[in-house]
Amino acid sequence: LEIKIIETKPFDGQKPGTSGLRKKVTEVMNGNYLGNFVQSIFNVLPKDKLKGSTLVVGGDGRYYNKQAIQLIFQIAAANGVGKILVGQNGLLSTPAISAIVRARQALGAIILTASHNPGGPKGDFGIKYNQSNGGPAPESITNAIYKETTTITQIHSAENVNVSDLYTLQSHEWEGFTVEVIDSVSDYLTLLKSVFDFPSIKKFATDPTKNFRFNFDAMSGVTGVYGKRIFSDELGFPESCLINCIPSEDFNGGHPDPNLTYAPELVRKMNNGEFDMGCASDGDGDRNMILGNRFFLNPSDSVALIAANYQAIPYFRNGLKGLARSMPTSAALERVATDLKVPFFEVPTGWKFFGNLMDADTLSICGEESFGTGSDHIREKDGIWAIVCWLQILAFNNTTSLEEIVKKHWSKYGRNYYSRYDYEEIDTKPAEEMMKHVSAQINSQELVGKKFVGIQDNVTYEVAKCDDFEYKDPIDKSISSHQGLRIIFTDGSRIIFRLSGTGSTGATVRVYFDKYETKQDQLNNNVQIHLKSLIHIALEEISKLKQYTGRDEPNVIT
Ligand code: VG1
Ligand code: CO
Repeated sequence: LEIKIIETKPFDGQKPGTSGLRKKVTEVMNGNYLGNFVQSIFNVLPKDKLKGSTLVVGGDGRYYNKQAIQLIFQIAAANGVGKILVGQNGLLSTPAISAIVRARQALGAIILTASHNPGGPKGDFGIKYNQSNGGPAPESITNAIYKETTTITQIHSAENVNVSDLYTLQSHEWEGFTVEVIDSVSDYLTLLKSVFDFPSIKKFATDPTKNFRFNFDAMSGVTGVYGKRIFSDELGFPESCLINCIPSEDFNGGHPDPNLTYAPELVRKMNNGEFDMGCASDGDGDRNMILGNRFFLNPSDSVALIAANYQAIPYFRNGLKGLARSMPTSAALERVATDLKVPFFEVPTGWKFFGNLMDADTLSICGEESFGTGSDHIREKDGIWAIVCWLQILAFNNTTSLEEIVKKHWSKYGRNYYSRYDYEEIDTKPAEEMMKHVSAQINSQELVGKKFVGIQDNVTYEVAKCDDFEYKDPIDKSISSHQGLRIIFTDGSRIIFRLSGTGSTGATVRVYFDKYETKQDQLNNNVQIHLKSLIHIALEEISKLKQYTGRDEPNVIT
């Protein structure tokens, strides 16, 4: 190895957010920007563990990933890493990386993705470090990496390491360093086959008497590679079910975020009744959107229903250890936890908070309202897993109707009407001022006991409790503060305000609404109408969001 020491100076702002460092490609391409961050990761890893270690590297295939991968090879080699497993063509979904780290007992992984953010030369780039459990590094590590980036002076790089062929599945050897190009799907598929009963799903999927119509949209992200192998080759769906399944550096000009706004093609088909089940994944494959025939499956309901139907899934045959959701996710899941008498946890937004609970064997299934669902089969949320869960649940119940299963669930448990409003790319200053305006009312506790009369339902909403959410990890006792402003009403309804931690420009305000309903004749209402009073209280009375941000409407509604 020809190791060279490159002198460098810190760059500002290399602080990882909710899920790694996300920046504009133009910023990342600037001099040693990326090299600094990668070297900083190695600076916080213990030298003795690094020596001869195995790392997994791959990403969602976005613009600049290929150059970043070569840079990581060189810096890893110079820092004592023994072997890198890299996905074919540099492609690995985030859940697949988590599976590979665990299956091959790697030290960790470097994941190249900005997830659901747009890509291409003008889009976003992202990088994240995962640990040996296959999950995102906790805040203690990401803070240490950030600290390194503020003082870094040198990058160690093995300049003679270069792998021009990332297509052929083979090993490339240097003295004390190997790069092995691995199949992107195999390890992950093996794991999924141990979680689910593939033959029963295939039987259901290909049963001519069922005529089950399925559609999968990879949004030109990494799951195109997985979609073909899993849904078509393994589960028997025709290839015509798979759309946008060729990974593209700029996601074909799209926004690889599986929601009602950014997946319009799929939403239109489902609203036309063209399919019984339609699904989409984000750029890196950890998110899922699942729709039924003219029916939207809210992600908060999805995780609650997967938990309630755990007996359909072979992996959970010995029961559930516990359930968890992120704070802004609707409360539907805890009703299931109470019913099943299993421990329940509420953690801050971001998957990194679930890992400790899983490692301590107290958590089986968890989810976020942001189209993230998963279990302890890995340590990341898993879009394809969620889709296969639903296929398994449909097969188990011998029905092609998601709606039927969800409605049965609501009539048993009640329904949490739920919506999230996103105001993307607003100026940072007014967004922060609005948050300050709300937090002032929370800090003074002046909201407690305050009554609001609903403009739609004429119901009196009285504030029972409000706080700035703080989480104490029950396992390592670490504390994470300022995780979202919560206003909880006496009937259990909730309003939450947060600033996004995954964007690269300006600020994104997220407002979440959750209202529980048990009356049997009130379970099938229009969500926006049912929540209208609560939404009005949040936007007009408490936050004055319009005045502060100048935004009349959110640009994404879930
Ligand atoms: C968003 C979601 C959060 C999710 C995170 C990473 O974070 O709200 O639930 O864990 O994205 O998902 P924020 O801070 O922007 O609200 V992914 O698929 O971008 O890794
Ligand atoms: Co993602």
